[in-house]
Amino acid sequence: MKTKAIYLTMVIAIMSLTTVFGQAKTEKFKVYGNCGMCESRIEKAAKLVDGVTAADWNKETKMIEVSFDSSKTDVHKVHMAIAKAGHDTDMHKAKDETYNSLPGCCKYERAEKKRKTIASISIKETLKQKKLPTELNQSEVYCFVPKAGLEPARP
Ligand SMILES: [Cu+2]
Repeated sequence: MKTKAIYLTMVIAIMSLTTVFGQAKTEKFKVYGNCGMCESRIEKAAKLVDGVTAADWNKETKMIEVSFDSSKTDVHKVHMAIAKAGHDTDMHKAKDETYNSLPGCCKYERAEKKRKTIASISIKETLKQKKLPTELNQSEVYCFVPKAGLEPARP
């Protein structure tokens, strides 16, 4: 009986440790948008990502705060989901056609991003082998380089 109690205590202790240190993560990043409609669209897209527990976008600061379970998802998936809903983030750009289909009031000002070729030939080769695009802008580097199993260098 005593052994059982000790065992149970250990299990609970390990479980709570994982909850505190292992998975829960909160990150902040920039998402472009204008109004309250944008806010609900952005937050909805973020919350639909499996593992996201909370998402709060501020239309004044354009910053989103996302809490998620890092064993289920990573922040990049959240960037992608938001871009897919039509909103550019500081890492990922929405498709032009998705942006164009947003209601007029939601058409935020977009920063022009120049396409640039990533420098390393070996990275380019790896991307090519994985059938990923090889001409990448800054935001796409964070998307496709990890997909090729490589680590993108932070600026
Ligand atoms: Cu809007």
